[in-house]
Amino acid sequence: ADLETPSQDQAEAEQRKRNKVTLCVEGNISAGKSTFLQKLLKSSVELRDIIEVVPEPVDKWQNIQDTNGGQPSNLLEAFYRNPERYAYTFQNYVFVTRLMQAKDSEDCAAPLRLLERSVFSDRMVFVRAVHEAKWLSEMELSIYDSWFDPVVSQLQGLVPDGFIYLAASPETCMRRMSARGRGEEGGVSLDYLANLHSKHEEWLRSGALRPEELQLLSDPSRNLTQLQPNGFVGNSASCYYSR
Ligand code: TTP
Repeated sequence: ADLETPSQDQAEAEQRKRNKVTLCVEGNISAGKSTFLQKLLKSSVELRDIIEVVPEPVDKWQNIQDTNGGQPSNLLEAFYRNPERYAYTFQNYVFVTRLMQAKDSEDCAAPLRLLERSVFSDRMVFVRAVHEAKWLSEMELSIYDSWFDPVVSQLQGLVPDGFIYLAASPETCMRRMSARGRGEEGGVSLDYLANLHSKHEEWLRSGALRPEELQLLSDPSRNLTQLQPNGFVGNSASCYYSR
């Protein structure tokens, strides 16, 4: 019977897990998500104790080890070089690496977890954009959709308690992107950024969530309430869902 009774440590860990709040920081390419998260951590020692930041696994997309010991591959670069060929492969890999990262940080001790982006922005922004650009075929979109909802609804760790939206104009993002000079992004145009911007706006400002998302986010057991956009952290951020 002793074996079945959770120890106090286990019970506390479970309680911590239940009370943990997860927010996803969203925004266009180069909106400043990683800068925002770094500055937040640097802004006070107290914050560092209560926040676990989970950066986006961009390095994983840029550096895929060759299983036969050859040169590593850069999937981000392959996608921008030949989007028609690689859009599905890329979006699929983005999802899987996000999932692995979310799992790894699930048991962190910090009561607040901040993730850079989410599987929801993958679907609501990037997958929509690459499909519209005809880089993702109808069949590939159907394949993506056929596993997306079932997988997300099985993995509650992927569903956040809220979103922080860092809104920046496409022009500002273009300027920051050029200044950053990430090699793979050389061909990203202002038009593409404007398209991604309007998709973020439609998704996060109009509350135009897909029914499946609303269902997940309004699940009463998660105690979520839809809020009107309101200032959450600074002027450029909004939190749409919260406990
Ligand atoms: P971002 O998630 O926009 O990251 P970032 O480093 O630009 O963010 P910030 O400067 O605000 O910290 O995307 C990284 C790169 O991956 C970018 O070139 C866009 C691309 N990308 C896609 O093409 N599809 C996707 O689904 C995601 C998540 C990223």
